[in-house]
Amino acid sequence: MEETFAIKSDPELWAELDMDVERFKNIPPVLTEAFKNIFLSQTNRPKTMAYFDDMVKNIFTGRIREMVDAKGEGRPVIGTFCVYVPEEIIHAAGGVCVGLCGGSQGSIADAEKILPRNICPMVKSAFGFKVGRICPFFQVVDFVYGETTCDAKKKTWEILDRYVPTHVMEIPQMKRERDKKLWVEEVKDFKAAIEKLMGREVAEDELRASIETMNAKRLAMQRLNSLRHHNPAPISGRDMLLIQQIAFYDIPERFTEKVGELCDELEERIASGEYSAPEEAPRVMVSGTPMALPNWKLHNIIESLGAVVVNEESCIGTRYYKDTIETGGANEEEMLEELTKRYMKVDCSCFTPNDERIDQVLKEYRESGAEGLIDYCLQFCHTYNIEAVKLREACEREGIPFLSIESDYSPEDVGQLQTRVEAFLEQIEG
Ligand code: BJ8
Repeated sequence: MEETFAIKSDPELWAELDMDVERFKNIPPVLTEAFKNIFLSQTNRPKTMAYFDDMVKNIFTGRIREMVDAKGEGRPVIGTFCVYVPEEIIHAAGGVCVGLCGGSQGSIADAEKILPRNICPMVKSAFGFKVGRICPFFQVVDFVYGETTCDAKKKTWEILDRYVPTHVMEIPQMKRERDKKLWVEEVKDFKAAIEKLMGREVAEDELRASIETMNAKRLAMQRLNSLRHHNPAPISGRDMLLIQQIAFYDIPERFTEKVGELCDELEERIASGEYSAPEEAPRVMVSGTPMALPNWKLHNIIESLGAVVVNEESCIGTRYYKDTIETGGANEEEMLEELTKRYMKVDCSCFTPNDERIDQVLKEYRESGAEGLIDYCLQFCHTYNIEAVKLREACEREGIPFLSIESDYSPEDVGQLQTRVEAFLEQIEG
């Protein structure tokens, strides 16, 4: 384990951002310990993971400084909570897109002073970060763009707007022609909001180049994900989850390059028979709700029990990169049409009907060589929770071992989850 690893602090920068510095300065040491235990204790990690470890080291300092600098140059910095918000447009404007979904128990109490307790922990965690002024990413953004995917989110945005300017994008809940038309209009409004902030229009060439940049990022992730499907696994599920989380706050071009280097290394590892998991390790696929940083709970439980996670069907997973945008659009109108088509393929459970997601899960299950599926649902997420019924039925039909888990960010259910996952792994191993 790397003894010297420490997540960096910069109280001056945090004060500049009007954070609660006294409170926040305790976070890096706590996160450092968790990171060492969960990630750096693994053996035989790919060497090029060093870049991603560095991204964690600099999560509250170097990367924040880059965002502050971008803002100083007049480039928009926009926070988002959902993969439906088209980051191609932010990037085309020279801006920075940062995912603000919360994955930490540490900010939940702040949220519960205002919001009801019985709502999704992801929403509470994000909201708590803002009201407690304990997230530098939240402090640096010009505004945030929320969406109407679920009730908890859309009603929280009304209150979040008191603390940070919050725009809301209407996400249709069906995928008929009339819904697609609405969605194109929403994308245009989103573009107009970014342009208003910048005081200029996004040029066609900028949009075209940005689409190509984001396509390259998604293709790099597709390559990485198919390499990790190799049996034995050349990279752990924990490391894969981390990379997919970093995808939401790194600079796209730099991230793509580093993912490419990791892919090259994984190809070499496979060729030379070097792996992160033994051949006999049970292979588990995880589906369901996203695991935002630093939610590493389930992966840590699964892999600490000797199994390996081989795929995440999630927005912090394949749902983020499985589709790219057709690049043939001749003008802005056509490019936005193609962009919209790609985004309409995101199969979030907020849509009805959403059978394409069930098919997608089965497809990824087969491609990943998994031997069992764990469907992960954040507490009080009704759409994913109910969709698990159909997923269970599909798994029963296909003879796929299936376990459904509902959890939050607290450590209280870790023992119970360990017991359930252990029994599930025994079932897989027969
Ligand atoms: S496209 S999964 S990022 S909405 S888990 S907050 S849905 S109650 S996160 Fe999501 Fe977009 Fe869908 Fe993906 Fe609500 Fe459910 Fe919480 Fe959720």
